[in-house]
Amino acid sequence: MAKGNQPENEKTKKLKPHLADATGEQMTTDHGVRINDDQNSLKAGERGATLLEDFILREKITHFDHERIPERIVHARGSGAHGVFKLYKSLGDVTKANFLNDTETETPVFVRFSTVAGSRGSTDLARDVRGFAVKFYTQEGNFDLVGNNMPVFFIQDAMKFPDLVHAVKPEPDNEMPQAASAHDTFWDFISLMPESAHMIMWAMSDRAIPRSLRMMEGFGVHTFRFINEKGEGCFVKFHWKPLLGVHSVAWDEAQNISGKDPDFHRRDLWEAIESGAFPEWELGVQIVPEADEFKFEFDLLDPTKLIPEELVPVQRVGKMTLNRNPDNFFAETEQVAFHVGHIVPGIDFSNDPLMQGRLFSYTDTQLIRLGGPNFHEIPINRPVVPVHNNQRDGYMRQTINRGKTSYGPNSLGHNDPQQVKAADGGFTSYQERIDAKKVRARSKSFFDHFSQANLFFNSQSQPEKNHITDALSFELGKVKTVAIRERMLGILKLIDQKLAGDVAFALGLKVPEKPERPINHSIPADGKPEDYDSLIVKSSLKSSSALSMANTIKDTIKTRKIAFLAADGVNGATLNAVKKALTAEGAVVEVIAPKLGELTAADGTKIPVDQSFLTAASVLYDAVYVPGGDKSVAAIAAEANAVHFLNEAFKHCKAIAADQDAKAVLDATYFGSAKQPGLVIGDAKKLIDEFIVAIAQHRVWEREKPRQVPA
Ligand code: HDE
Repeated sequence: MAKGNQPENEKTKKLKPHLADATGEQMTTDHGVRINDDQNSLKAGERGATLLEDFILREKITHFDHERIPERIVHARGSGAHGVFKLYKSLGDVTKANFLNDTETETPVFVRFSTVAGSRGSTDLARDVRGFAVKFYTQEGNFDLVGNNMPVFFIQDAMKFPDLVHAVKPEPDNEMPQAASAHDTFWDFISLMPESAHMIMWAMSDRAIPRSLRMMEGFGVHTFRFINEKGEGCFVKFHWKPLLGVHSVAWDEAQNISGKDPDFHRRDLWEAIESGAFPEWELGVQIVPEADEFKFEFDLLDPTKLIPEELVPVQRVGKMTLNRNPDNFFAETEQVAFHVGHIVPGIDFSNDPLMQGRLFSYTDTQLIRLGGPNFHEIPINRPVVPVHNNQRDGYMRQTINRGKTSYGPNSLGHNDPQQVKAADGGFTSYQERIDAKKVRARSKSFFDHFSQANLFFNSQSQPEKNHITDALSFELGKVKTVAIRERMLGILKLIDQKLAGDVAFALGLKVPEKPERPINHSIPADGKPEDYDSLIVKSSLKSSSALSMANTIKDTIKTRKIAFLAADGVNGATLNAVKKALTAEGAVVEVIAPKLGELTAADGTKIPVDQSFLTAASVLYDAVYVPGGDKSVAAIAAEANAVHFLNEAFKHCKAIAADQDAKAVLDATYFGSAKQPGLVIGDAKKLIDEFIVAIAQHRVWEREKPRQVPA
């Protein structure tokens, strides 16, 4: 099906034979019989009972009854898109993976973004980690980079994953709360798991409430391995860096969006791609030679640690562009099956114990979720290269394998399919030397839980620190058990004394003198006292600039949504001039008026209205502009919804602009028309440049406090 400006790639072309389009077609049963009446069931007389022989009714109802499959146990809520990956420079010296060597090839990708805790129908704006899963359809098979928008994780060992998920999911007795970590069981678990300290800092930061899926980073989290043609290995961490920068919303805004538009992120991604504003990320790699494995103050295998970019710079090696929306949500976004274990020659695993557990879980979960061992045959999951092996049969098998042999070695079928020599692209595992006792234990090198939590907190700007303090105060404020709040204060004290003090103040509690010694599963029961040094911050790096969103890209307003508040009598010339200037920079402008239809400008021209005050809300926009025109200004100043719109936009630290003669509207708000950061007042020409700079800043966080806000 033609999709305007959304290009096809090798994978989307391969999906084509599976597409169905009923336009102009006749209705049939699943078995191709043309249907004459789809309105009435077959009955014994017009008022009689329905007959069991009505195969058309039975088929329709039966199919309907079986429409649902289990949602993902985690990451149930997701949004997907097709795209391509193109390499800037060859990584041939470190990996033989073809798609990371060849700068000419465009590798098709399918990406699925997700929240973690909520159900499939839950809000996009939950405070949560975001999944960032990329399936590369390479010429050597599928490579899945199943990452998150945060570079570390809550736990160090897969053994604890079911516990973590049970703790964060709605509580089992009453199934509350949905898509939220602000409840007793989550914080009970976290307060007893000091290894989660670093991840908690990320989850309580604004990274957990992105402005857009297009404006978040992605991370492979675990340390992976690269292997080159010579068989030499090195360690690698994967990053995705969004070209629009990393931006978030305010927590109050997130909560409002959850009501006004729970599909906010999904809609934003869909609309950006539909409009041709294709989201882009650069793929980054941090390469660590094997010789440097033990050079760091932390263990590379510990998934609660990141490698600060100051220690190992991120090389940007290629770009991913998402340029095509799926045709069918269920067939593509719901049925796509990612797996950390889907790797290609040149990439291999590390011994990270969290990653090792994932290698089991992802196939296992698809078996129940997608219903059997043939989920790789679902169109979205098929590689773009041929598949031949001796796997056979099972539920819903699509492939019709020919020939007598489904075993090897065989002589009846020329011993096909043939194994492939490593030199010809056959996968071989990295030959790591192992000489160890079989033990159920955790390495001491994993025991430092607070250094990077402290590093992260130290690296934040003051507004970001305030947001973390507020988020913890909110979340722990929702916890009912005081002992859990106190235990968490003990943990926070080990991260940062002031943070603990500020949260304690909000909770009306005192920071415990001596933190309760956490039940630390990474410290053996017979651990010696010196093991508890692990509770002390000892990172030699004090701050890392890449960890703060304050240091992100702030020179573009591309795809930002700007609300124009106007009514009849608006100054059409200035409205159009500002609109033209903003859209030329890639922003999206919507005119919001007391009612839908058209406005009549002061000069009699007609201006189409995009939203009314009933259908729009300030939380769905990045900035607001109030054009002049006496009649319009008077109407907007008298419109309570418009004044609320501005008050709320101000409260959420958004750029606000008004024509000189629209001051009366600002004077109707609680913040007025006096000079303020991020408030631009002037004639249209002067206003435009200043407004663009203010929008690009994303938010004027310094305006955030004090918060006496009637919005
Ligand atoms: Fe997952 N995770 N995970 N996870 N994960 C799943 O697989 C699991 C972890 C991540 O859009 C499940 O197909 C275990 C880390 C993403 O379809 C399941 C452990 C990271 C997605 C599963 C982890 C992730 C999943 C549920 C600890 C970041 C969504 C449905 C050992 C690096 C993929 C499914 C999509 C989904 C298991 C930890 C990312 C159950 C056991 C760490 C982005 O297999």
